[in-house]
Amino acid sequence: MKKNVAMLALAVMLLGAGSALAAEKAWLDLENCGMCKNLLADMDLFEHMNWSTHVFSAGMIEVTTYPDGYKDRFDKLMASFEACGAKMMAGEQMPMCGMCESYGQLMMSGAKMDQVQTKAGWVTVMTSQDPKVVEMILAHGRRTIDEYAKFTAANGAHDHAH
Ligand SMILES: [Cu+2]
Repeated sequence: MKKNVAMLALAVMLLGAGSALAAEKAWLDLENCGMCKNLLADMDLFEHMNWSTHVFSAGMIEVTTYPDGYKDRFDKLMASFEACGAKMMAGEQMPMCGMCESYGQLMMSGAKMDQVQTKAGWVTVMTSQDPKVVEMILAHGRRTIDEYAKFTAANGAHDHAH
Protein backbone atom coordinates (compact mmCIF):
# COMPACT_ATOMS: atom_id res chain seq x y z
CA MET A 1 0.00 0.00 0.00
CA LYS A 2 3.04 2.22 0.09
CA LYS A 3 2.51 3.49 -3.42
CA ASN A 4 -0.96 4.58 -2.39
CA VAL A 5 0.55 6.81 0.25
CA ALA A 6 2.88 8.38 -2.27
CA MET A 7 0.08 8.94 -4.76
CA LEU A 8 -2.17 10.39 -2.14
CA ALA A 9 0.62 12.76 -1.20
CA LEU A 10 0.92 13.68 -4.83
CA ALA A 11 -2.76 14.52 -4.95
CA VAL A 12 -2.39 16.69 -1.87
CA MET A 13 0.56 18.47 -3.42
CA LEU A 14 -1.36 19.12 -6.61
CA LEU A 15 -4.27 20.54 -4.69
CA GLY A 16 -1.84 23.14 -3.43
CA ALA A 17 -0.23 23.72 -6.79
CA GLY A 18 -3.55 24.18 -8.55
CA SER A 19 -3.99 23.68 -12.25
CA ALA A 20 -1.69 26.50 -13.33
CA LEU A 21 0.54 23.76 -14.71
CA ALA A 22 -1.23 23.69 -18.04
CA ALA A 23 1.96 24.13 -20.08
CA GLU A 24 2.87 21.02 -21.98
CA LYS A 25 5.76 19.15 -20.45
CA ALA A 26 7.38 15.79 -20.98
CA TRP A 27 5.02 12.97 -20.07
CA LEU A 28 7.90 10.85 -18.83
CA ASP A 29 10.91 12.64 -17.43
CA LEU A 30 12.76 10.26 -15.18
CA GLU A 31 15.69 12.53 -14.52
CA ASN A 32 13.83 15.68 -13.61
CA CYS A 33 10.67 14.38 -11.99
CA GLY A 34 10.91 14.36 -8.22
CA MET A 35 8.93 11.13 -8.04
CA CYS A 36 10.29 9.26 -11.07
CA LYS A 37 13.94 9.90 -10.36
CA ASN A 38 13.75 7.44 -7.49
CA LEU A 39 13.62 4.82 -10.23
CA LEU A 40 17.12 5.72 -11.33
CA ALA A 41 18.67 5.29 -7.88
CA ASP A 42 19.09 1.56 -8.49
CA MET A 43 19.91 1.10 -12.15
CA ASP A 44 20.28 -2.64 -11.82
CA LEU A 45 16.73 -2.94 -10.52
CA PHE A 46 15.48 -0.42 -13.09
CA GLU A 47 16.94 -2.43 -15.93
CA HIS A 48 15.44 -5.65 -14.66
CA MET A 49 11.98 -4.40 -13.81
CA ASN A 50 9.19 -4.63 -16.33
CA TRP A 51 6.29 -2.25 -16.37
CA SER A 52 3.32 -2.19 -18.68
CA THR A 53 0.05 -0.30 -18.89
CA HIS A 54 -3.17 -1.72 -20.29
CA VAL A 55 -6.57 -0.10 -20.80
CA PHE A 56 -9.93 -1.85 -20.52
CA SER A 57 -13.61 -0.83 -20.39
CA ALA A 58 -13.50 0.45 -16.79
CA GLY A 59 -10.06 2.04 -16.64
CA MET A 60 -6.48 0.87 -16.67
CA ILE A 61 -4.21 -1.79 -15.29
CA GLU A 62 -0.52 -1.38 -14.59
CA VAL A 63 1.60 -4.45 -14.19
CA THR A 64 5.01 -4.17 -12.57
CA THR A 65 7.23 -7.22 -12.30
CA TYR A 66 10.74 -7.87 -11.10
CA PRO A 67 12.87 -11.01 -11.28
CA ASP A 68 13.42 -13.42 -8.40
CA GLY A 69 15.80 -12.00 -5.87
CA TYR A 70 14.86 -8.36 -6.44
CA LYS A 71 12.13 -8.06 -3.85
CA ASP A 72 14.28 -6.27 -1.25
CA ARG A 73 15.45 -3.77 -3.82
CA PHE A 74 11.93 -3.22 -5.04
CA ASP A 75 10.68 -2.71 -1.48
CA LYS A 76 13.42 -0.15 -1.05
CA LEU A 77 12.23 1.67 -4.15
CA MET A 78 8.69 1.71 -2.77
CA ALA A 79 10.05 3.12 0.49
CA SER A 80 11.76 5.91 -1.44
CA PHE A 81 8.46 6.76 -3.16
CA GLU A 82 6.83 6.83 0.22
CA ALA A 83 9.53 9.12 1.61
CA CYS A 84 9.02 11.39 -1.37
CA GLY A 85 5.29 11.47 -0.69
CA ALA A 86 5.90 12.35 2.93
CA LYS A 87 8.08 15.28 1.88
CA MET A 88 5.33 16.53 -0.38
CA MET A 89 2.81 16.26 2.39
CA ALA A 90 5.17 18.34 4.50
CA GLY A 91 4.89 21.03 1.85
CA GLU A 92 8.08 20.52 -0.14
CA GLN A 93 7.66 21.46 -3.79
CA MET A 94 9.26 19.24 -6.39
CA PRO A 95 9.22 19.11 -10.16
CA MET A 96 6.86 16.53 -11.65
CA CYS A 97 6.65 14.95 -15.06
CA GLY A 98 3.36 15.02 -16.96
CA MET A 99 2.53 11.45 -16.02
CA CYS A 100 2.96 11.98 -12.28
CA GLU A 101 0.91 15.17 -12.41
CA SER A 102 -1.83 13.40 -14.30
CA TYR A 103 -1.74 10.60 -11.75
CA GLY A 104 -2.33 13.15 -9.02
CA GLN A 105 -5.22 14.63 -10.97
CA LEU A 106 -6.80 11.21 -11.34
CA MET A 107 -6.54 10.64 -7.60
CA MET A 108 -8.09 14.05 -6.94
CA SER A 109 -10.92 13.24 -9.32
CA GLY A 110 -11.82 10.28 -7.16
CA ALA A 111 -10.38 7.50 -9.31
CA LYS A 112 -10.25 4.27 -7.36
CA MET A 113 -6.89 2.55 -7.10
CA ASP A 114 -6.53 -1.06 -6.08
CA GLN A 115 -3.13 -2.64 -5.67
CA VAL A 116 -2.56 -6.33 -5.55
CA GLN A 117 0.79 -7.82 -4.71
CA THR A 118 1.73 -10.89 -6.71
CA LYS A 119 4.66 -13.26 -6.39
CA ALA A 120 6.58 -11.29 -8.98
CA GLY A 121 5.50 -7.71 -8.35
CA TRP A 122 2.40 -5.56 -8.27
CA VAL A 123 -0.78 -5.12 -10.25
CA THR A 124 -2.44 -1.74 -9.98
CA VAL A 125 -6.01 -1.32 -11.18
CA MET A 126 -7.44 2.16 -11.58
CA THR A 127 -11.16 2.45 -12.19
CA SER A 128 -14.15 4.67 -11.54
CA GLN A 129 -17.94 4.50 -11.50
CA ASP A 130 -18.03 7.93 -13.10
CA PRO A 131 -17.84 7.74 -16.92
CA LYS A 132 -16.06 11.11 -17.01
CA VAL A 133 -13.34 9.85 -14.71
CA VAL A 134 -13.11 6.60 -16.70
CA GLU A 135 -12.42 8.76 -19.77
CA MET A 136 -9.63 10.55 -17.89
CA ILE A 137 -8.13 7.25 -16.78
CA LEU A 138 -8.28 5.89 -20.34
CA ALA A 139 -6.64 9.05 -21.71
CA HIS A 140 -3.90 8.73 -19.10
CA GLY A 141 -3.43 5.04 -19.87
CA ARG A 142 -3.29 5.50 -23.65
CA ARG A 143 -0.86 8.38 -23.39
CA THR A 144 1.33 6.35 -21.04
CA ILE A 145 1.33 3.37 -23.42
CA ASP A 146 2.33 5.64 -26.34
CA GLU A 147 4.99 7.54 -24.49
CA TYR A 148 6.46 4.45 -22.92
CA ALA A 149 6.76 2.84 -26.33
CA LYS A 150 8.65 5.94 -27.51
CA PHE A 151 10.78 5.89 -24.39
CA THR A 152 11.77 2.24 -24.82
CA ALA A 153 12.45 2.78 -28.52
CA ALA A 154 14.73 5.71 -27.67
CA ASN A 155 16.47 3.99 -24.79
CA GLY A 156 16.75 0.54 -26.23
CA ALA A 157 16.92 -1.31 -22.94
CA HIS A 158 14.13 -2.41 -20.68
CA ASP A 159 12.09 -4.30 -23.20
CA HIS A 160 13.64 -7.70 -22.93
CA ALA A 161 12.28 -11.10 -22.11
CA HIS A 162 13.38 -12.97 -19.00
CU1 LIG B 1 7.21 11.38 -12.80
